[in-house]
Amino acid sequence: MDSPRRVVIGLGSSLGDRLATLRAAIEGLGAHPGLEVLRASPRYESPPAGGPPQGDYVNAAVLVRTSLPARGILDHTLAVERSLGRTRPDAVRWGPRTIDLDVLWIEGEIVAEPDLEVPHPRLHQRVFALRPLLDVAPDARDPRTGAAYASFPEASASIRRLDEV
Ligand code: PH2
Ligand code: MG
Ligand code: MG
Repeated sequence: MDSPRRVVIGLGSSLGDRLATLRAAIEGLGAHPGLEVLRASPRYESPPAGGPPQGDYVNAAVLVRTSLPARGILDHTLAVERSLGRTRPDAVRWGPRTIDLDVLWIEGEIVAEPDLEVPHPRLHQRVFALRPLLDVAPDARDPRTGAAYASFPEASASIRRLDEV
């Protein structure tokens, strides 16, 4: 076990009832006894970045506190994806998906493995990942450089925030 630290998990959905799926995913994440969901961001809607033509995504992020090692966090996110009908490997890279859970950031930690890179390699380039991360962890910094994510240009890019239901 590692010591308890903050972790941000990104959520995305471009298929089916996107908001209901995001809600179910947040519930699934919190169902792990070793992981506490502290906050959830608003939901944001944006066109797909890359991949084949598909519907718009709804994205959000949750802040969790956990002592699980990075690998244990990843395993739980994959289990929640499977429970919501996600199959892997995907037929098409970045194709439409009911649910995508990405470990975006682990406070003070760098993971560089073939199937797990933290911080997420594209976090700082994608407003749909960066904005919800900053909603739940406004002080988050890139553990490699110490740079505040709030200072990245993409953090100020425009994105449509969905109204709270
Ligand atoms: N995820 C991708 C590819 N493109 N575009 C948006 N708007 N939101 C996403 O979550 C997203 C994407 C691959 O994971
Ligand atoms: Mg993913
Ligand atoms: Mg993703």
